Amino acid sequence: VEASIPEPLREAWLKHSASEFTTKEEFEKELVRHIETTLARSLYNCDEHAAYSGTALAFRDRLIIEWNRTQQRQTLSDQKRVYYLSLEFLMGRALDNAMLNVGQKENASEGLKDLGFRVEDVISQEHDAALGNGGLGRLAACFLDSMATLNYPAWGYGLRYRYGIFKQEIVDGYQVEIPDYWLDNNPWEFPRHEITVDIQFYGNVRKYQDANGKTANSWENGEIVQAVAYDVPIPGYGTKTTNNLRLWSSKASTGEFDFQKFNAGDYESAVADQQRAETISAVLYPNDNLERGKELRLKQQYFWCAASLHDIVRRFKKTNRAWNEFPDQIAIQLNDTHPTLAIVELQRILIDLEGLSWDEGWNIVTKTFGYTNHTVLPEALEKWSVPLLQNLLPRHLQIIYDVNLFFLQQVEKKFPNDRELLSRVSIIEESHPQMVRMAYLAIIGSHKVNGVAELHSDLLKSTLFKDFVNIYGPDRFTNVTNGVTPRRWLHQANPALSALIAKKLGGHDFLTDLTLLDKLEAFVDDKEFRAEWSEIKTQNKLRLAKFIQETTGFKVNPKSLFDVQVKRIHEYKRQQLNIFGIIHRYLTIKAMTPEQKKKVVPRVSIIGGKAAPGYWMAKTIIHLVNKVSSVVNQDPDVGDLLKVIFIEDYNVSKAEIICPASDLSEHISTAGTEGSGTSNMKFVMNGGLIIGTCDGANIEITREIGEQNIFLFGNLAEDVEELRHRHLYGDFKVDPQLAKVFEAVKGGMFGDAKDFQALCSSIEEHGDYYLVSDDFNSYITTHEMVDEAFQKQDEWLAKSITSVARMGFFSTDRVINEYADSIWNVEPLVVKD
Ligand code: AZC
Repeated sequence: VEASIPEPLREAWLKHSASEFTTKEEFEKELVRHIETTLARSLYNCDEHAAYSGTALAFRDRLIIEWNRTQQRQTLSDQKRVYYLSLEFLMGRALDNAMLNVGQKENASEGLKDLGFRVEDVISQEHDAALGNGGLGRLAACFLDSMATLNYPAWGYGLRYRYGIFKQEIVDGYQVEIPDYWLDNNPWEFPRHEITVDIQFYGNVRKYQDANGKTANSWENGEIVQAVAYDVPIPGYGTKTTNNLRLWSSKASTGEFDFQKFNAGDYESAVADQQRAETISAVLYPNDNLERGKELRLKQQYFWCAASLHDIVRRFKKTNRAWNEFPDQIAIQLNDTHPTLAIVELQRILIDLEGLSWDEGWNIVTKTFGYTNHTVLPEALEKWSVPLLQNLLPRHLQIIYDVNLFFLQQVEKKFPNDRELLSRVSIIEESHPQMVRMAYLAIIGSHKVNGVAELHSDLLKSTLFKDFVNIYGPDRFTNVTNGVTPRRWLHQANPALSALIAKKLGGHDFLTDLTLLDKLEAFVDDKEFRAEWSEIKTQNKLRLAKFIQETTGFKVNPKSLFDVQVKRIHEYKRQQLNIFGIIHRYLTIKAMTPEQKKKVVPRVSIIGGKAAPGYWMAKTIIHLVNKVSSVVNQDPDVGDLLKVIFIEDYNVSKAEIICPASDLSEHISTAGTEGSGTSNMKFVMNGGLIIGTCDGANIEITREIGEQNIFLFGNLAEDVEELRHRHLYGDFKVDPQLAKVFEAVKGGMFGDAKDFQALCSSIEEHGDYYLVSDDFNSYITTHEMVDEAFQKQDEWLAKSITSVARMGFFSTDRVINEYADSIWNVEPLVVKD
């Protein structure tokens, strides 16, 4: 690497080169300096927010020093890098994570105390970075943590949305969406105004003869938008590696400001064009598992893919390697089909701009990319209309047609005269308008395709991608079961439990080798240990109870069984099953004699999650939960035996309070619909038990922790299709207990019955697609078993401890190592001191 400062002058640099604080005093000095200079405050006007900003800046300095060194080291080592392309990174807060990962939380807490602040209060000043919808975005964030912790040379590439996922408010029981403007004073990003890429849209393709007389294509006359890089440092835990997350922001290209308009006195319209360019990265689309085919979304996708690819190619070209070495230097992972255009863009760069032949280019492309699928839900599978692509990305559409042509020729050769097959696997769906099937394009352009849990990956092979398994053979398809990072989801969210485990195992090594948790099993019968374990759960429940009272006004008894379902609201995730079960419980308690009531195990049912703004059924579910909450919580017949709480604006930082406090959590999707689920892992890691269907990663969690430690219920994936068929064409009767629940709802017990009509009729009249009725009895009975088990606290604790001890498999460290070995073929870059 060339240094900008020549050798004889480096001495002064090296002498003054920045260094990291390592003591409380050094931290205090940095903090006060930032408060007094960067923030222009003093001890007379330093509030908690200023204390937060100062602390964050002090840590940011530390991170950037390591970031710089890491980037230099990775460039020098010249080894293969991974690029993780994701439209979503649901990061949450960064400060606590930074403190823990660099091992300076103690010093920072003590230092803040000396200066008059409590570390928890300072940490809670931070606005969540909520650039994601749910599981897919949070998985990407956990991956970044593990890639840095394991010292992989890895970058994330995403979009710098001005508005992350909306803030949810509940008004009269209804969800209201408030824009989340989060970028003011964000200390964690570094604008790189010098790193820009011009991105083209629209225009036309011109054919011409190149120097060798070959026909070539040039994409011309488009509209140009500029991408500007913003870098976010990602510190590993207990390592010197600090990786990079590069987020692109859109802006009008500087050459683009329309001087004609300006000179003609149309300044306002020239500015409007400017603003139009900025809208590309303005807002995260708030749908989880749903695609709407909006043009602006396609623009976002291309803008981000093109900028990232340009960046990656530029870095590669600096090494002066031959093009065929590209896949030895670079692995690109596609987080779902959202970045599929990157495949087409790389092929365009190679053949149109770099002059490679089609085959040379395509060979490089397919060796470079891997594609992860996260769902089998048909409404989530991306398709873009041909006319839309034709207009926005004319050259890319041509390339897609060519990819399809060569692919179909290959299929025809292998399976001659199977026209049905050709039309089934064609990238182009022959509908009106024609549509481009992005998942098929992603499969054809990648060397590996993976699902996110065993059942899900099997379903991909046997249903959605079956034809492709026949065409390519089974080796292109694989499984990598999801995980979560134990740093955030155990150590940071549950410091007391992490400390207790560390005390028993003789240190915190389990945080970087989670399989070490198995040593805990030796202490399952240790009375004192159990008492400490139980006390930590109690304290965590008290913390949540306090939070609930502060935010909802409802008082809950922390001795009750805390039953939690927090995730995006979706019919397939079946929060409706949960709330119907709660109503059933309510009716049962109301019909009891005082004697019978004495035997009831008190419950707090906690539900939280956002509905996509246009998803009316999901919003109806939220409405019902809130209505049930206001009726049940005020009913003197019930008292503490049942409380129903809706947590407003569920997000990552709230999850960190909720997960450690659950006794039971619900993962109750219709079998075969949930790709993996990841909160199931977080809850079990924190000593909660789960009630769940045989779906997603619940199945592997069961295999690891043992059937006796989980409450499984409901129909199996293999039976779903037949049941659905029977609902529509056989005689279908609603489960009698569920029918009673419907009677109560329709009788107006929870307000205007009309408001909830659609929820009942989707089950009674419209085929009960999600099998709520079929699973209802099993669900209720299983909840009764939960109550019984909870009364035997000793056995419950044994289940809790045993489960945690067996959760080693679900660390994203294991996940990332699997991707590295079986898909990316990259090695860690370990740093010697
Ligand atoms: C989610 C899946 O629904 C969830 O089951 C999985 O745990 C998570 O991805 C991480 O793999 N999928 C999405 O959020 N979105 C899409 C389009 O699949």
